[in-house]
Amino acid sequence: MEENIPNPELLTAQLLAAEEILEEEEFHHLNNPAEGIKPIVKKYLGIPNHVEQIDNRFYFTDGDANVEVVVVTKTIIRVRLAPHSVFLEEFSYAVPELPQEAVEYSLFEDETEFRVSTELVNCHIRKQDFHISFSDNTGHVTSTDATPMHWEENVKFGGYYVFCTKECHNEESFFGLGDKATDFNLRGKRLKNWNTDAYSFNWNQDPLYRSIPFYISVNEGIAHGIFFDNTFKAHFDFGAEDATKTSFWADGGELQYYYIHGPHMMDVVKNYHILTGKHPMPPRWALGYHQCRWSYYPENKVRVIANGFRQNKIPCDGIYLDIDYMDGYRCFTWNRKYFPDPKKMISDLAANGFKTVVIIDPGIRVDDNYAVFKEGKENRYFCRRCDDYFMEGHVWPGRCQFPDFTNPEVRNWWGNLFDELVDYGVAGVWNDMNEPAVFGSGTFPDDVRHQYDGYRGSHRKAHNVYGMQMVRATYEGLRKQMKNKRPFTITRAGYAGVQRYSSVWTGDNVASWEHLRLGNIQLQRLSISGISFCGTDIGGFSGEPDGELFTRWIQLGSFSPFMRAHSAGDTKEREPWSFGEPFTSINRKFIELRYRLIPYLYSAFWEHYRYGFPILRPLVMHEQSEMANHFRQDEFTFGDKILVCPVLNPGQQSRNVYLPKGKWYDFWTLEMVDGGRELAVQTPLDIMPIFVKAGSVIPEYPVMQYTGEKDIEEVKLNIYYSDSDVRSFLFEDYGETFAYEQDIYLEKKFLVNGTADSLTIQQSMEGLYTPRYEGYHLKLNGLPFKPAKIIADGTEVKDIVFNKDKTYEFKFRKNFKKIEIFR
Ligand code: MIG
Repeated sequence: MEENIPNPELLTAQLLAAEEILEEEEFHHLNNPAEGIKPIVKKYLGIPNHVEQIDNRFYFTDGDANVEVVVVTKTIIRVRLAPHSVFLEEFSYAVPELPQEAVEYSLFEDETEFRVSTELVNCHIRKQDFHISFSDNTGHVTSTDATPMHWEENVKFGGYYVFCTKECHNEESFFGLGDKATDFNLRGKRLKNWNTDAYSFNWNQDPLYRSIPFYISVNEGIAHGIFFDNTFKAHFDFGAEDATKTSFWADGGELQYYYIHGPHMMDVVKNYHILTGKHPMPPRWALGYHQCRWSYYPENKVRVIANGFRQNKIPCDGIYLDIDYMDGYRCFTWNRKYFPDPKKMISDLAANGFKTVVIIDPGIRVDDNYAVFKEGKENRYFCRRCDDYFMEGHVWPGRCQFPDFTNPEVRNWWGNLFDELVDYGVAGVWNDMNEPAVFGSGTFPDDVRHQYDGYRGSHRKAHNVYGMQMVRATYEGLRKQMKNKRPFTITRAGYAGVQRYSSVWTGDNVASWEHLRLGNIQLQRLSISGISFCGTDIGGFSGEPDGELFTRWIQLGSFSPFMRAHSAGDTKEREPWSFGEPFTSINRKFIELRYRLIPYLYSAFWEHYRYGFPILRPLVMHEQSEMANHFRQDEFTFGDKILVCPVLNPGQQSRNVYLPKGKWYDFWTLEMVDGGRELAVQTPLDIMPIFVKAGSVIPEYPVMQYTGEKDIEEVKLNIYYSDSDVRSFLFEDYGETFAYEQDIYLEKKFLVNGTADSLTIQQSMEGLYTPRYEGYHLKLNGLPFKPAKIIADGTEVKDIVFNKDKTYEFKFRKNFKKIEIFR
């Protein structure tokens, strides 16, 4: 008998071995069909011999297969393949609807090709071999098929493995793909999208928690993007197997991709946002510092930590409850021994300026005495296997079943389950384990069925969107129940478009310098892949950082759109004061800096929401024609005015920083430096290199212990002299409702420009919101002369403070139109 019981570890080993064999096969799918391994029915497109047009959709056929080319916008063209001419119904979680934009397009045909054109791009279909290529309106070709699109029949599940292979050029670089634990430039890499719980992941480990099948190519200084909207396990090869070819393929679904024209990377990212949406404005408090740990309990511990922040005068807005707040890890319950009166605790925390964020997992404990399970079971809300048996797996609560979040009815139910938490005053929800993660097996078996909003599929199709649909359910439920307040959500797993519902953190990283370097890259990459509201576990989730590593991480974290420290339960205390001096003071200095810059970050968020700009921008995005920038991955800008270069090595006393062309100011010394070169910067522990673009207006709030602690009496405007025109933004509103959707906001634009003996600052405004403060406190930095006269809206400003460091300060009313400073 004994021998018949499989040893679970052995089983896992066998499964892994089987998986590896599969990988081997996958490896050959691309260009060398693995003859002898399995019979493959592999078919390439033939010769396009017919075209049909229905409005902005063009259909090309070789007599069997059909290729659809859709003109989406002036610069976005979608390509879709139906192996035997029948297209699936159009449905996508990433692109809820195609942008409605009036575009002009035309079809052209000659002996060699068909061509679909807008005023800016052309899609060429070559008659000889069905190769598809794209060019701009000067005839410059940006993307060309290296082989015709092809497919292989999937005997087991039906459908096809689908493949697209394009030419890869010598100096072509690749960026994006959401979250990959590797160098910023993806050239030479082969990567896979399949959401995976990747505890303590390593450099180059792939895949991680999220799947964003979108990449940006930069070749000869011109950028284009490919968004392969396919939720199945997908693969990307950027010149890895064959340096002359770039391929992407998936284990099912349709071969469907969007070609997104540049020419600038910024155009590509903005257009990707037009397809997949943006982060809605977050509640302003969510831009503050957040403190997390697995787990703070019992209640008294939570209070001690919260008080610790106030005693140490370290600002903090959010405190998190990890899984131990629940009763036996049952979602939507409380462990009353640890938390006898959660409502009271949450309201006391709120009175002390803390928002409470709680974790939620998808696994629902199988337990007939547990209301959530009973309801889910009675309504058939849980996932089922192919033969209708329950999908069960072990996670924290023990044996669990899992809601099918791809069913709108289930999402609605799930959203309503938050009513009690909302009533208790919970301000945010942290969605974990939604890859989905299952102990032992890793995730659900392939045959699990999903409703998929009526476009049913197996787990092969739904796996990568499961987490996104979970956090969508959470977000939509909270939004409904919090009335008109902005919910705050955070998720581990996601698919393209997840930004519409949530912020994202990079999962279980490690307290190591390597992970600090990796985290810096991950956030930049997420940011250009649609997910601007992102952060790492500051300090590293597993393992122990020393004071230096933690402080360097806080410095980077101060410039992460989402700033949260988090640590595993088996680590030492990990609050910003846990390492003693000098660390505590330096941590405070940077967290305070974060709070001073909240109006700047909030404005950058608005630019993201309204215009589709990413919040973190890698260097290559500033100067994509500079080949060296394709490989510089440390520096980035936070918004478009502040350049940050984190210190990523222990004991580092100085480091080189590259600044894009133009003039910059050292944030700490106010020294003006010329960009377009690298410079050596001193980096003692209390300094991280920060530079401000000349001409910027950087708004600043007074330091508070939490956002909204005090009324703001005046806003400081730090003005950095420039001799060319530079525009800056300041966005303001109530910070917690959706009133901005009804134009209740104020968007201010500043235009700064200087000459050898004058500086002009103009302000224009849009929107219906009126902030409560009356005035600005203006500080002039880098003025090449001593001001003799300041004229503000026609009147002379009398009280000017002349500082020793040649900065000048004065006050004026907030609604000024024009201020002129003369030598
Ligand atoms: O299996 O809830 O990534 O942030 O603290 C571990 C406990 C489950 C994984 C998350 C981590 C969280 C932890 N969770």
